[in-house]
Amino acid sequence: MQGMAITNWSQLLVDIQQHSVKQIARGISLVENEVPGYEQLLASLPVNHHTKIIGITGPPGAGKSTLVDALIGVIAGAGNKVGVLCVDPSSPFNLGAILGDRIRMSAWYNDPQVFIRSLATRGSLGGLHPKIIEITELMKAATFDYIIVETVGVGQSEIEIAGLADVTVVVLVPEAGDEVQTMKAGLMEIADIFVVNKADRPDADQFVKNLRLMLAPAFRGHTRDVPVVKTVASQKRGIGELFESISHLLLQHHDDVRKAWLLTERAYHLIQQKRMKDIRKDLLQQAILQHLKHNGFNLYRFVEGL
Ligand SMILES: Nc1nc2c(ncn2[C@@H]2O[C@H](COP(=O)(O)OP(=O)(O)OP(=O)(O)O)[C@@H](O)[C@H]2O)c(=O)[nH]1
Ligand SMILES: [Mg+2]
Repeated sequence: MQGMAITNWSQLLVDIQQHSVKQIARGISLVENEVPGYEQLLASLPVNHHTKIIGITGPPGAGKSTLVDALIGVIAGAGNKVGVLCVDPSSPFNLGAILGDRIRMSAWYNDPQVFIRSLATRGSLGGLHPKIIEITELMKAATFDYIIVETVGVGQSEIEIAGLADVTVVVLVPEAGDEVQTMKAGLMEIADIFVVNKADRPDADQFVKNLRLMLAPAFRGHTRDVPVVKTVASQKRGIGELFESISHLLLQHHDDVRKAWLLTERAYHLIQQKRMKDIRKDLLQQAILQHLKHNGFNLYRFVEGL
């Protein structure tokens, strides 16, 4: 596909807007592979205030994919068109997780209301796919009612997903009671809703109690109310409640400060991408090797000279 250019991107856009599954998939691949013309395609995307983006993040193995699968059932069951992006942090050569998601969500692969795509992160900074913002924007053109983006909450990725989503759901599992205390501040900051999944575990109620205590406005010093929803994703329990909670938040008027913060995160990510575009680690290493051979390597001068 590389080397080919998008010759008729306006037709492609029309097909995507008419919800052609084949063309949505093609469009994503074109963006993913930066096929010449993809920027033009992105720049021509219409404004869409209809599609809501639901971000699902949390530690590895928390049950995010199982939860997404159950959530698709509820959302599509209510007559909505759902797009799903699963971002797999492993290398593109490790297909295990992708296949896992595919099996977990296999029931939906032939449903015309549901579109699912797994993306490998290919070692980008943090856990997010380097083109996740663009791909989500492209999918928005396809008039989905909802787009669910699943990412593993590692490093910077959780802040990035908050920038991407209209509502961010952080999935946790009941573990040793202390974990809530040591939970990464990043997750606290971005969560619009907490899900305590695997609530079939015996220590679930205590965990929820600790979490709610920790989220109490008095404790946190601000007034944003963060709901905590208990689920057993593998038994599809608590999913209706979660969707209610999501819908409720989506209806609320988001203040401009938060909106600006989210858009700033989006813009920052894109700028970073653009500026870093020509920086390749393998070339850096070659250059440094050359410098080392000539003895006078100075890190600061080297960076300045770039
Ligand atoms: N007991 C129990 N197990 C669950 C529940 N939800 C998911 N699981 C199991 O937890 C394991 C991990 O589930 P996944 O849905 O793959 O978790 P994930 O967060 O998507 O994992 P990664 O994408 O690899 O980070 C699977 O074996 C699920 O069957 C639950 O509510 N209770
Ligand atoms: Mg998963």
